[in-house]
Amino acid sequence: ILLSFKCNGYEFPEDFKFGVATASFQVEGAWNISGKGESIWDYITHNNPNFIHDGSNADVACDTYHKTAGDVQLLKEISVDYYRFSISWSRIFPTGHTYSPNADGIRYYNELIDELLANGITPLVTMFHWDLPQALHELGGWPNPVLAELFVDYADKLFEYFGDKVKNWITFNEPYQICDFSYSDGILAPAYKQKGIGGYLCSYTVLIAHGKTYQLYQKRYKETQNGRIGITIQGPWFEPRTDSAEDKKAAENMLQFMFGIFAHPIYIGDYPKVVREEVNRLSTEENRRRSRLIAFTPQERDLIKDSADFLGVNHYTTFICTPRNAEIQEVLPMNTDGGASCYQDDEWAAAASRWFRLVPWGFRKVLNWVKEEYNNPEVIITENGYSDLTGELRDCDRISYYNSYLTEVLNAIHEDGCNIAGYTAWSFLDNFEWVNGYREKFGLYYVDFEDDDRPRTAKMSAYVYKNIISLTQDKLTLITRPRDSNGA
Ligand code: GBH
Repeated sequence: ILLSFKCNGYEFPEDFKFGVATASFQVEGAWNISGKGESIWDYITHNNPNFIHDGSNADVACDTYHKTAGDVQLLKEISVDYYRFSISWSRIFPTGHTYSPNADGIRYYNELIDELLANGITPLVTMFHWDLPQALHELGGWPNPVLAELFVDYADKLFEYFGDKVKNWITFNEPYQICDFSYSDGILAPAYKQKGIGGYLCSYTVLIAHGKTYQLYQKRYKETQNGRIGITIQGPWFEPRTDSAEDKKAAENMLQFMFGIFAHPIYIGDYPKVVREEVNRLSTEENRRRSRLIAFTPQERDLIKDSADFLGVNHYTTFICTPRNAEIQEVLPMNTDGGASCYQDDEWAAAASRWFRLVPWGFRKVLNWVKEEYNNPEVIITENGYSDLTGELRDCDRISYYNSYLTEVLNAIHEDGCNIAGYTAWSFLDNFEWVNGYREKFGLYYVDFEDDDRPRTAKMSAYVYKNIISLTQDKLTLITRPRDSNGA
């Protein structure tokens, strides 16, 4: 079973980096300890527990806040190059404003970063993974463009505090989820349902914040700190239902409305044409005085263009698209301005999450789409992983997920020439899976949430992953020679 990874004759390039990923709110706990401020996820889990399917919260979660040294030993045990984690804005700045830092928050992240570096693990740090300080939410949250300024203040402080040691930054995790899911569809905190409005207001702010952060780094820090800045976008694959022009257009529009809306301004210089044209046209049709999409000024386009040293891509699953059709039961709410309806094939094997079916070939397709669309940018796959309900240690389904999906990454690299530099598995630990609470488990390590100590136990997938990494690093410890599937 240690050899279940089958690489089709291909290997990962020698300098390919592997890691595991988490996000502050999902793992840290210590929600109000030593001066930490409340985030929108603290607020919603405490004040609207029905929003979470199992009524749980992340007050303790995996308690990584108290387990730095032990957790880093686990990371070391599986030989990762990277640990991708996020910083909780309200742990460092309780109200979100940067004039009054919380010393304990700075201490905590310094200790984590130092411990990683001491163990030869490179921090890959996300500045924002959804846990907005509640006080900034009360000022309107991301639909308020002022948030861009406040985010840049925050990023500036992160560079100042940690930039001598952190060389790989991700500004935002999944702007589509931050924006549309939170302000248009209401399935993530703060759970607003301003369909067609909230998401675009937020997208505008987030892109400005990203661009300004990148420019600030170039101007003030690049020379001395010499790090790299990227952004992570969720990239499901959207497959046309048939070969017809209509179905192809529907699928392409979904890609543009969910992925292109963020990547196009960064790599090409504005929202994708179809996004601008369709939202503007629909807005006129709806008798609005202005478009629901907030246009960029030429200066803003310049600010955002070329503002990523690498592109983070999160990928889990694939959808099938066709022109908008009321009879199609959608698995997740999606942007409707692109005129598509998307669903999944019942025949595809399912993971535990309701939106999640296994379609390994979709991974290769979306990686190729990114390559074609943006001139083969450097990509780091910042999330990919599998959910189950059991948390079983003999997690064969998770192992075969990684097997089949990593095989497609190898195909994308070797057959298609995609520029993929790294991969961080989601997730290091079973954790608080947002609205699904602790029900859906993505971890390579099982966490016992009934036990106050939150003990961790390696699942079989952790060992398999270690072997995949070891094979690439050429410092194989457990096995000496890859075998074929017949055991030869
Ligand atoms: C990523 O988002 C996140 O970055 C990560 O934090 C998360 O744990 C991981 O994926 C797994 O979900 O209404 O039940 O369908 C991926 C996007 C986030 C998909 C929230 C759908 C909505 C919950 N996902 N989710 S539900």
